[in-house]
Amino acid sequence: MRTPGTSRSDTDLLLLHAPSVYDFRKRAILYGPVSDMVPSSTVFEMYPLGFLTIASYLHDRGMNVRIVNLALRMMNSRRFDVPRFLARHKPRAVGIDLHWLPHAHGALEVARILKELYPDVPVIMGGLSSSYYHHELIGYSQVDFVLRGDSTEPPLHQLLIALEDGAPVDAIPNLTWKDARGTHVNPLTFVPQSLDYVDLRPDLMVEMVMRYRDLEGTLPFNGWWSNPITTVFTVKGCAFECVTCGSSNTTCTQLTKRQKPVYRSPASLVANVQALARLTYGPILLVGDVLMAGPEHAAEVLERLRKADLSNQIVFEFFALPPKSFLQDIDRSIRNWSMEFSPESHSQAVRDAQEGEAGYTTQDMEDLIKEAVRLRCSRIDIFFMIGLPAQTAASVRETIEYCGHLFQLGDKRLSCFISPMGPFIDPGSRGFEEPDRFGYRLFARTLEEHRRLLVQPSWEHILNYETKWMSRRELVDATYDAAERLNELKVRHGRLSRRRGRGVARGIAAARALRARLDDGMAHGLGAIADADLTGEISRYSISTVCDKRELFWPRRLFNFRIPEILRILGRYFSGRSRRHAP
Ligand code: B12
Repeated sequence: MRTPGTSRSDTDLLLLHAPSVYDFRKRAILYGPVSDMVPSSTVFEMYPLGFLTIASYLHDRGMNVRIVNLALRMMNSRRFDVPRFLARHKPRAVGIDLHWLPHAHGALEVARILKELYPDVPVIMGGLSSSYYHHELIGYSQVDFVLRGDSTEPPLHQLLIALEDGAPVDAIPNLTWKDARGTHVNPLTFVPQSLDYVDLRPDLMVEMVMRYRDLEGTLPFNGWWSNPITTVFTVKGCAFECVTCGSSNTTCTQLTKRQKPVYRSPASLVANVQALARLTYGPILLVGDVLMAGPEHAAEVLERLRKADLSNQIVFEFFALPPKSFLQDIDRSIRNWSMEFSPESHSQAVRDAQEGEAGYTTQDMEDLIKEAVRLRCSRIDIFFMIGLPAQTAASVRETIEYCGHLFQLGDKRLSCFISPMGPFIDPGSRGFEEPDRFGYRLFARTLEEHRRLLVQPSWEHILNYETKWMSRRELVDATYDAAERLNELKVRHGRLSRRRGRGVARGIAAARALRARLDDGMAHGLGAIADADLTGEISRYSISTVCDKRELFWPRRLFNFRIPEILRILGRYFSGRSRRHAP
């Protein structure tokens, strides 16, 4: 497979992000609206934020790291040939994320192609799903190493040095590896208690684009260029116990050995926000509830943001209801702000089943929404979910009617979204680990079983769960019904133009028709349908079904990026290069 002209490049680590299903361009699969709530498509082309922290950590230690978003490049060009591309770029080591379980198919396939091309190049996998399935993962011949845990920069650095020097790897923390004697699981002891040892440097992305002349491969998701949302992580681990979350408090104590959440210091957090704001005019999302670290920590974040006085939209997520006074403090400190809140259900009983005692009533939530509307909050996004414990199809219908009620509480700044939990309930979540206790029935447990689920013809058969209250079929029906009704309500309450509303309605009808067609094919024993009309058309029927994807984004600007900062980074890059190349 090796093509002539392959040369050992100066890339110490090539970080690859695979599509969810490797050969999605050739398959006819109805993935369903499982990615409608995130910026990426059903290909799940967004790479982990951790790629950027890894790149910056290694860069600071003199290593060359290249990120290639294979998923995005494959989406953007049907002709993009992965083996041919990889054959032209031989790195010293390759890292592939299997962070989100929906990449179980693509990540393993990309690893396989690499091993075939370069048997001597170590393939390292990492991310939360890799951590969960490390035993199984290391059993695949294409995988050499698995780095476990929610923080891997220093162990990865140690591993790359050991590999270069031919030194032993048995003392590298968090590492699962194999040799002729079998599999070895080094203890998971790198669990940093401060997150300030590493940063996410946006300028490095610009440099990477220049160094490798590859803009497309570096971008985080399809359409980022026109909707440059950026994120700043604020925490690792979580204080909450949501039943379906693969990073809940209980899950973390097992999976990442994080006994309690650890927070980024306000100084480091705000410095990162500022670094992003120097580069882009786009919104900056603070990932994680800043109040989780306590009111004093949150107050310091606000004070630093106030001093920074940025024009970017700062987006706050809340896992529990914040006190009204906190919203007022935000309003005083930040010029442009918005908030996201995920009650998941309108029903107190369902919320309690999902979150434990949710700690707030529906009335409390409405009061808070009214307060946000009263303030200068420029956007209030409320998220609901389908597939929760104790949730019936009737309860989903009531949630949608409740959205109609919420629309009346606020003006156009208030939006409601609903989506199915999918394609999977997270491995490691309490619902996954104790399905009977929480009313789940699982269709897959192992990595290999999930890999196979991902190539089923339609999302009803891809879902790895159903609940005691809704079968997979009912979950799908409830989703399309909810999407249809919510779309009507959005048009009625002026949240969506009639034209866009008609577009969403057409999408839902087409998805339903396609589902019937695929079901029919399955009933006639065709399995994965080889339907020439549908091949590679998955996204058309799965994107913007439960909402118009554009609703997720902020209004576009003519210029999204700050040119002087880009010129400054380029200047630094070129002067660094000429210094390096000077005799
Ligand atoms: C922010 C976030 C997002 C952001 C994306 C941010 C991003 N680009 O990473 C958004 C909102 C878009 C998102 C989307 C999704 N998410 Co999310 N997300 C999170 C969240 C809340 C925080 C992650 C974070 O900030 N990490 C901090 C960064 C710095 O670290 P990191 O990226 O994890 O990387 C470190 C390690 O994981 C590891 N690592 C990661 N990759 C690799 C690769 C190699 C080679 C190595 C060595 C190491 C390594 O080392 C890194 C550096 O230390 C977590 C929950 C949590 N608290 O962890 C859920 C979580 C990761 N998401 C989850 C899910 C399910 C999804 C979706 C599939 C949901 C959906 N159906 O739409 C999508 C997938 C999107 C895609 N790929 O296109 C699950 C994953 C469960 C699982 N095992 O599969 C989590 C655990 C919880 C949850 N349910 O939300 N998500």
